[in-house]
Amino acid sequence: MITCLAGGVGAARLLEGLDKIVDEHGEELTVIVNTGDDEEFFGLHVSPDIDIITYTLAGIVERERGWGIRGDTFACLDMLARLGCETWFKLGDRDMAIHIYRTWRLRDGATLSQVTAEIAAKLGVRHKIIPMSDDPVKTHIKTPAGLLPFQRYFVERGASDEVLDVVYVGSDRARPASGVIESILGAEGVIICPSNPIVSIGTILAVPGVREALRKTSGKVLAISPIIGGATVKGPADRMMRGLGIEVSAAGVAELYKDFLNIYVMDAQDAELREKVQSMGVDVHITNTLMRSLEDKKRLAQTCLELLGL
Ligand code: FO1
Repeated sequence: MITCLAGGVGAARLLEGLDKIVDEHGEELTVIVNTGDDEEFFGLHVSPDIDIITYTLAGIVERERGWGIRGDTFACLDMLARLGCETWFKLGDRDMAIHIYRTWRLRDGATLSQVTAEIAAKLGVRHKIIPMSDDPVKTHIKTPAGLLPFQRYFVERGASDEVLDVVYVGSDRARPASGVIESILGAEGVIICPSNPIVSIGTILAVPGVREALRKTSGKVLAISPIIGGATVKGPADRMMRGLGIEVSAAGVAELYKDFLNIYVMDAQDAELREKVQSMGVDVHITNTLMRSLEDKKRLAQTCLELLGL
């Protein structure tokens, strides 16, 4: 079993590659997903990162954007706009059906993990997708404009505010969902996807017990740097790291993971950071980590499995 820690779009690229090659390695994937970005819209429970990973592994994601369902329409949202509702978060019609189903099942007493597994199975996903916790954890961004829930900061305000701090509201009381700790401890290899180290992986690490399990697992822990040449490929990780006083580089990310990290995959552009990361007691592998085509995704996934000895 290979266990992955994942946020949204960046993780989905690598997972698409892994999905295509794990069979050849006789391996199964378990993906532990960030839920700190979850938000309620129109009374519906929306889990953006879980949905991005589910739609990607089901082969129905809108690839260009990286989120939502390919070919989705927005008739429902258009009507909500006519009713005067806030529609800055673009929920498609088919996507909306998933949120209706999730909310309805949660109101019925199901847990988020149960609903996530049901949706994944019904959409034909072969792998296990587990929310980091069934308890609510909300990522809030402290900015000069006040404390903003993640989607307000990221989507509504276009990640334009200076980041003063990041708070994981509820993380101290959150329990890891069933299977989270077990799948880390029982993994032959753990992959930390190239997701935002603060608001995707950082949120998962804030759930009590997760970091300890990563330190304890007998499988090797590998991470791929989401920072290339001092900037993120997508999203605000670089600005967030700067705001929090963390060095904005592949080495800065390794510093956040060094207590549990065995292998670090960095881009060729960052080759000069090799020794700095090695001095943290981590093995470094340098390759091209940009994933534009399906071939890039499969090649990077293959490299990760080989480095893990799988
Ligand atoms: N991201 C955007 O930038 N704009 C959107 O309107 C938007 C809508 C959306 C709807 C469903 C969904 O599952 C994801 C959506 N995302 C959107 C992506 C999401 O905000 C982020 O990429 C993640 O929360 C960060 O990983």
